[in-house]
Amino acid sequence: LKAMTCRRGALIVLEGVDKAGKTTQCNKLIQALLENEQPAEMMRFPERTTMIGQLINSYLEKKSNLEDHTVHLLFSANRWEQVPLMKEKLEQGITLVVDRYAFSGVAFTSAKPGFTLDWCKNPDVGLPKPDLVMFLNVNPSEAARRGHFGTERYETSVFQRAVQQRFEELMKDSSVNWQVIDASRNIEDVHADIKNHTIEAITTAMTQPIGHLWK
Ligand code: FDM
Repeated sequence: LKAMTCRRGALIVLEGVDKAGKTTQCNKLIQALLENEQPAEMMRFPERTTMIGQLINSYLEKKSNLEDHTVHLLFSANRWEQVPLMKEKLEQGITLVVDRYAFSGVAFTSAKPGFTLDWCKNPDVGLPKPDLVMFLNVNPSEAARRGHFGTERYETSVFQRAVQQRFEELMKDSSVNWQVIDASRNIEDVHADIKNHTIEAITTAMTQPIGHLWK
């Protein structure tokens, strides 16, 4: 009976460069879904609490150095280790709102010299495919207004511009349900857009099995 009545949740991903407001919007989206009696939980990548996540955290805080291919594979492994939990939640009808996913993985590593998009995508091929990926786009002048970068690795404007270009490459792939959100607007307007796209994706996801990314 449960299998017949319990419709799966949707896998919703928010992506974007630093300062786009991803974390703020993930939190607001969860709150809105719960207010509408739609079960929803937030996840984030990297998930810094696991053993692999702690290696990544130390690298991002510049407390350790890791070889570039190695850290890419750790970011991917940090997603794969969450897959059983993600599937379980989705099957329970819980919608997952995810702050960054494989797209960040590819965009950030491939912004480094000597990495192709293809090589970077490979370890993430077959991950649960998001039902919706929203790219929070912020124009450069608004990004500048939002203040300075932090001190973690990758938090420089030169690197972030390279990352933005790689995201633009990834967004040409029509096998992924991309929606570009103008995140230069105020928090409430951006939220309204995100909520509408999400509700639509939840309705569609109900009737189809979870897909496999880039496969
Ligand atoms: N990042 C994030 C990667 O380089 N690869 C990945 O697979 C993921 C998920 O880690 F600079 C980068 C992106 C960002 C940093 O920062 C994580 P936040 O502030 O926790 O999102």
